[in-house]
Amino acid sequence: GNVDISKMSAAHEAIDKHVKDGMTLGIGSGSTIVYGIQRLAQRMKDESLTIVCVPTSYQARQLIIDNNLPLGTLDEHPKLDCTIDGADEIETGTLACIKGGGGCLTQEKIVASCSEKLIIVADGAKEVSSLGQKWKKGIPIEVLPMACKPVQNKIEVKYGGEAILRMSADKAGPLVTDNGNFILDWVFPDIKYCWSSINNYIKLIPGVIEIGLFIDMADECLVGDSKGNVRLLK
Ligand code: DER
Repeated sequence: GNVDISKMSAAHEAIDKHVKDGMTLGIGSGSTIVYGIQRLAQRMKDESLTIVCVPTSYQARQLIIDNNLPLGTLDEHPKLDCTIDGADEIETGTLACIKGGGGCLTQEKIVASCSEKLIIVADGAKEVSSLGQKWKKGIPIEVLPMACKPVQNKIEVKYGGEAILRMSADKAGPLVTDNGNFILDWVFPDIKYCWSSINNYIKLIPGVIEIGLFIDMADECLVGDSKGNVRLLK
């Protein structure tokens, strides 16, 4: 469908533009990055590239293995050249992102924080002029299960809205992340926020592991459309 063309074109452009021989890469999670992995596998074969791929989830790890790409870890490569990842929403101008729709925000943020560059790939539906315009499922917050309720209360008292425990689609009970934690999706009231202060405040609540707000992290974003054109947001 159209969305596939836009995701594929953005992902292919990111791989063609940013991946050079000898690089260590962070590989994001979600559906858009799948096209990136496929392109990377093709390029590795065609150009006999020497690269290493560090995953951000079990999903990414499986994609790397299934595509016969060299699998690495942060133990071996604590500094990466470039991470390519998707997002749920990207704010034009600031390139602030909401991430974690796929539940992989914690390892994604860690790997991105170890990378020289973070390239976001997305279809046009993700682009907004201010965060929250299109993504209505809330900001994902990974929490230690035993702290879930107090974290929920503290966020709602401080900022309002509703911090909803994410339930699993295919298992009875809450979704459990790759790290063994729960996710709260904070559906926030429609007011103008200072996202960096929100990020900093919530991060300091005991029991919070990570927040799906990537502020001042993306270096550029490639946005595909249904005709296969790719726009650069910087
Ligand atoms: O969970 C995540 O952060 C993913 O990167 C997600 O935000 C993007 O997934 P998509 O490419 O399937 O939209």
